[in-house]
Amino acid sequence: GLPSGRTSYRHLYDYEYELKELARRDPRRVKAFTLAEPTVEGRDVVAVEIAENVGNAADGKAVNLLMGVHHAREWPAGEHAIEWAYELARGGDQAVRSSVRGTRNVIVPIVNPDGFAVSREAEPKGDFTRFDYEMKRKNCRAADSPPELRTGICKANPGGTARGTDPNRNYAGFWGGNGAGLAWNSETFRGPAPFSEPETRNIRAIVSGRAVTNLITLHTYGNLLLRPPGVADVRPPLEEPVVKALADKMASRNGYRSIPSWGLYDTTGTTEDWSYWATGGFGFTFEINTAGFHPAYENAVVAEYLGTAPAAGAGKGGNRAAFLDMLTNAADP
Ligand code: 0X9
Ligand code: ZN
Repeated sequence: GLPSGRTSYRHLYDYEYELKELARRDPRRVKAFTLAEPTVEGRDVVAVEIAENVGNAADGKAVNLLMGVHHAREWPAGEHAIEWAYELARGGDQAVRSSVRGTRNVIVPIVNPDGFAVSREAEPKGDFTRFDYEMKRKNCRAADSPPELRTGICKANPGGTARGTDPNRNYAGFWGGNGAGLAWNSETFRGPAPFSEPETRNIRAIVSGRAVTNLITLHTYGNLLLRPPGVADVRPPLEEPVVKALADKMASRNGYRSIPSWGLYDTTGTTEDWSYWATGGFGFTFEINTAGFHPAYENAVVAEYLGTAPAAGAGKGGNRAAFLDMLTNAADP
């Protein structure tokens, strides 16, 4: 089973409780912390950092960042991230232990807790079907929506799913270009300005403040392993061969198709397009599973994390092995 033993999708309170519990059990190696800014609805964004001696911030070791749930409905993304936190915290096998020794690891399972709460706690309510809420994608920022939709919490609000900014179009990388919506109710609304949202500013603060070496941002779905750039009309990274080699190596573990992001469709304002061109750190998007945004846990989470499903790196290790490749690369580039 999974490192945590979990068998069903977590709720937001599970994530908060478990991250803090991991830190409480092993404070020398695991620190739980709250990101710089609360969300629009006032929620904390909770993260953990895991290192051999987590209190020694100035050890100069490479920093890896693993993120989940920029998009509210993409529940497996949070699950894979927190399971990796369990694995690093426990230091299970020899390969994991030696990689943790060479690196520092920041894990943010739920980047967008407001949206996730709407999706995860969806119930039939009023005129709105369960589907409306459950399939929410964006955050809960209401500023640009019509005045009658601006008050009240996201979930209780008519248009609760429509309003919001897409956190994966709000970073500064190529913001303003193709592949992002300009209207408040577009599913890919880029927001009024780059980094207009607390969710993206929180990630910027980590990436810029910590010299992140490698990052993975988890999404669903498609079994894809995407690397920059997200838009066809810009030049690939100068280090494209090195970036591609790491992407292909990770894809050899989880069985995903390794392609440049623009090969899926044009996007601008995405996480790793900003981080790569702003900092030089490598960044990748994993699109987990092929069956939907949050299909059966047993397949999309358990099998795909452990690599026991044919389409998910069976015999090659699954996502846990792909994440380990990122650490190994950072520890010994
Ligand atoms: O559109 C997105 O944001 C991602 N797909 S999803 O179905 N999870 O919404 C794909 C983004 C791919 N592009 C980059 N990462 N640049
Ligand atoms: Zn997504």
